[in-house]
Amino acid sequence: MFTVGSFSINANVTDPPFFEDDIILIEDSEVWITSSDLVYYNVSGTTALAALAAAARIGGFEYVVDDEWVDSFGLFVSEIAGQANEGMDGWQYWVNYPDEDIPMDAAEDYELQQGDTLDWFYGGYGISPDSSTMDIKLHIIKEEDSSPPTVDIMVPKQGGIYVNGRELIQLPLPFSIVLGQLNMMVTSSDVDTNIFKVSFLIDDIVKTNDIQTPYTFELSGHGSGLHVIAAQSYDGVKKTTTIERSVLFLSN
Ligand SMILES: [Ca+2]
Repeated sequence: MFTVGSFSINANVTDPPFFEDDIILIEDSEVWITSSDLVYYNVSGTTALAALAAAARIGGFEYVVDDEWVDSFGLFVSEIAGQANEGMDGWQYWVNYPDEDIPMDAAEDYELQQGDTLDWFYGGYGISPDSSTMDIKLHIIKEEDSSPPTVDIMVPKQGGIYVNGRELIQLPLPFSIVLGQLNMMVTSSDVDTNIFKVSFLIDDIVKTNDIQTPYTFELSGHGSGLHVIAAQSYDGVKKTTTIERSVLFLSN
């Protein structure tokens, strides 16, 4: 018997599985999967790998993705909930066991259908979800994301006057005033999917994108005068919301 997080697992017991739940995946969405080398991979949100990522989030367990063979075989799940692949044993997935054959596709390429049952299970050749020592059984529900994300500019505030990154005062002005260095800071969230990215624009031109919170952008060095800065947030299905702010840059 060993313990992973709040779960207790007995290696001899296969029923019930380690984790079982309904998993909602959003049609046409894309998610980021991070490898153990901290490389971000853009993966369809309705794949077997995206479903594992969603289950890990809900179940509060970790998983590790190895990208050593990404060019030939795709991404590789090397550990789930503290159980690492060892020797000939490893994590595999099966869709609609036992009615269908075990898939041969990379998990980030396998598109799940409404009502599919997905098992991520541990073991070697010939092991099935029923005979494995650890099984994550996911009942797939596919839904649509119909609403755009919310997005807000935290810095600079409207009417805020900033000198070298510090807010001095907030006045009832229709624009912000920025002297010297300042990091623009944005928050964004979405009820159905994740935030795919936040684009930062100055005068309608995209200057950079950020895919991780906190969403920030260095505002200095873009010329003095009155400009319109904007943050455009994209959710997991690329619905967007844009928020703008007028900023007077002084000797910038
Ligand atoms: Ca949305």
